[in-house]
Amino acid sequence: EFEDVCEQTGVTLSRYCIELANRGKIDEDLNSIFNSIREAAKVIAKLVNTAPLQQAELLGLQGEINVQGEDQKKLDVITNDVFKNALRYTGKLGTLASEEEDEPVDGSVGGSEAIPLLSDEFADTGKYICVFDPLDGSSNVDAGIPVGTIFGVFEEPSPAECELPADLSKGLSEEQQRCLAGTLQPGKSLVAAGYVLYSASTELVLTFGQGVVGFTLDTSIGEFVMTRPSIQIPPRGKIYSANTGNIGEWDQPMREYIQTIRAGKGETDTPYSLRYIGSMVGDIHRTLLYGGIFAYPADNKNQDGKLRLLYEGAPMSFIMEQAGGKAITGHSRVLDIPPVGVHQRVPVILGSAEDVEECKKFFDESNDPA
Ligand code: P6P
Repeated sequence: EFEDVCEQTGVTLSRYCIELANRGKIDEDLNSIFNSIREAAKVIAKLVNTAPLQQAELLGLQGEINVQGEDQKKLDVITNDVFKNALRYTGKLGTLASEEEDEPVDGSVGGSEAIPLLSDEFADTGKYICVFDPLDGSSNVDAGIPVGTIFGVFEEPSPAECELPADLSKGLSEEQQRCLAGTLQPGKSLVAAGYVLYSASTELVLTFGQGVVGFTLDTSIGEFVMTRPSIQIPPRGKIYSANTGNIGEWDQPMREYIQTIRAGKGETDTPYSLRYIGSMVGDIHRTLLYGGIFAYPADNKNQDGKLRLLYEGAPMSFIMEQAGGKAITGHSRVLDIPPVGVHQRVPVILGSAEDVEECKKFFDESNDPA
């Protein structure tokens, strides 16, 4: 049985995807896309793990600015090319959107809201759309702090669903409108999502909407092998993970919630500990396994927080909910938010269901608009 296959730790990611495809749980195109993600992840792991040895080539600044307005690291650019090309050559993707691509792939429209299109030469079926952040937390990479890749996969919407509001379709060709409509889907439409954590080990965690599975890269055979057949986040934790350096700027409900739980005055009467490495994939992976809450909330400088909805907030929220957790912006469910921009930001509060529910009570009791 499929479950037996899954219980066998040591099942490779390749085998797992084949078993899913043989049972019709995913189609061959998605199997092919995950083959390319698997290979790209191995290449990026090698680049990240050996970067300090290749000092001049791989570390330091590229001399460009990305859509975050941050100095682009050489590794940002290299890993973006690795991930983008791995996906393009499958021929199964009609559109790609990446944090590192604020200039569109085929020069369609300029500016930070550009639609990074996949040129048709590769998209023979174009059935799927992939959104990704190739190296999230890359400002940490020179210091050897864990970094990660985050990705989500949507299905191409039907032509009827490709109606964009006039302000978004202005000046765009039919093709560009189709690609933008396919990219600007709410997280609840994701068909798959995952992340790769490059740390003491290289972990690949994914969901196809039927639970969350974890694999670890076995470098001796160059394969991701299943180490966590079914990840479920504990319903309650005792760790909060947020940049409390900004607590003075946060919305009042968020500030009150954190002050309550760290003083041991929350529902569990236990003082929570702070764990924060400033690298989303590492902070989320620990939260997923140990429980507790991760937050990058809105603050009075950034009403939509810092993290990007499409390729950070939504994929991580999909994984969290599939693992039995919750993910909100404060008042709303992250997965319900319809994006209006490829690089739109979103406040993110996610983790153990009981912890997120406790936090949400602070927002519900306030008339805070966030
Ligand atoms: P801050 C890294 O730059 C990142 O995008 C996420 O990986 C991380 O969660 C967040 O920003 C950290 O931001 O403001 O706490 O340094």
